[in-house]
Amino acid sequence: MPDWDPRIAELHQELDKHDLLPLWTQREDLMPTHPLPAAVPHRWRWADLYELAARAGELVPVGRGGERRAIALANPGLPNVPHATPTLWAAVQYLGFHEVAPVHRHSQNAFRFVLEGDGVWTVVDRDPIAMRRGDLLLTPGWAWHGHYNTGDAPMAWLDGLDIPLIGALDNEFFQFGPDTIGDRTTPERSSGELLWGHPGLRPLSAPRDISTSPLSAYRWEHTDAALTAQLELEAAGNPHAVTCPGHAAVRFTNPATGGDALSTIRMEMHRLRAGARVPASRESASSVWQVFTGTGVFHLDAEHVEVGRGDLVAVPSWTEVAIDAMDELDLFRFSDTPVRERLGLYLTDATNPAATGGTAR
Ligand code: GTQ
Ligand code: FE2
Repeated sequence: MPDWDPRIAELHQELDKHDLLPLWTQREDLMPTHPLPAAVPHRWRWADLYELAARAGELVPVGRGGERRAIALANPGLPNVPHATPTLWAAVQYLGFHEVAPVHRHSQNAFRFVLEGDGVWTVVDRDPIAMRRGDLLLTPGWAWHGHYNTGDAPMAWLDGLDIPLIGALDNEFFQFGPDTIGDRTTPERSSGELLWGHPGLRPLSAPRDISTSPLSAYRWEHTDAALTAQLELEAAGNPHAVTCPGHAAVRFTNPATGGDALSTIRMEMHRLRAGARVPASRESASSVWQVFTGTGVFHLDAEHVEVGRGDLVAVPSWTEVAIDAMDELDLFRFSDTPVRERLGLYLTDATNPAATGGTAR
């Protein structure tokens, strides 16, 4: 653009006075050739998170108002906001022996993933759900929920929510529930599991359209068995049982639809044999990983990040990711992929090589 004409500078000033901005001065910021996230790839150590959460457990009461003793991962590329990525919230929540997190509901979708421990029940729409090691528990948007610890020890777990996405859309709604959580029963299985937790079987009593998952608990025994079977089938000579050599993976789905268990958050469990590698790829989704067991290395663009049990890694959009398993490595992952798929926005470098940038054919 010719900037030698002083009238152009005057025009720009005039535009500014009228709360207007021209495209031609910021085209590359507004429409870059590929995503340029402000968020950065980052790792948080579980030992640090747990120690700080336990300290909060001693100092900060949990109750009505503050609602939850949760500490959010704050991406260093997104200063002063509790966002792991521009769409995802990830936090460690800590509930002491006999503590209760009060009942509320909100438009944000949530899950809990349990790295270790037990003794906490989360009550989702009055259905008490046990939280144990390796389990994934859902709290779909607008479901009432509270948590209580009946065990004899504190418990910490990972919360994932779409708080930043819902915030960007100005779509937050929140309500306090009753001040008492009701009877604190501790059933082995929630009613959602009793109705829906049988492989391939759909209860005929259930309504036809169920957009949020009627199953609120995905138990570790099932996830583990599915991953074990994939690797056993691969070892028996079926390379199609796994996503790539030595890499078993499952997605958590809504049993009523087969779609993602939450409408805005995809959740998966991955298992890599010792020495296996997830080859490098990019995608437009952003994601957060947590190591469940084992050790490995995340290659994030040019960075090499070692990870061990409980460590969390944020992966912004279009970051190149490869993973090496040092020993057998189990990884939980969540991402904003369902949002992008529904809007026709999801891209990977495999499905669209042109999306790596450059000029048209
Ligand atoms: O447990 O209900 O990490 O409402 C953030 C917001 C957890 C919860 C979080 C929440 C919750
Ligand atoms: Fe909540």
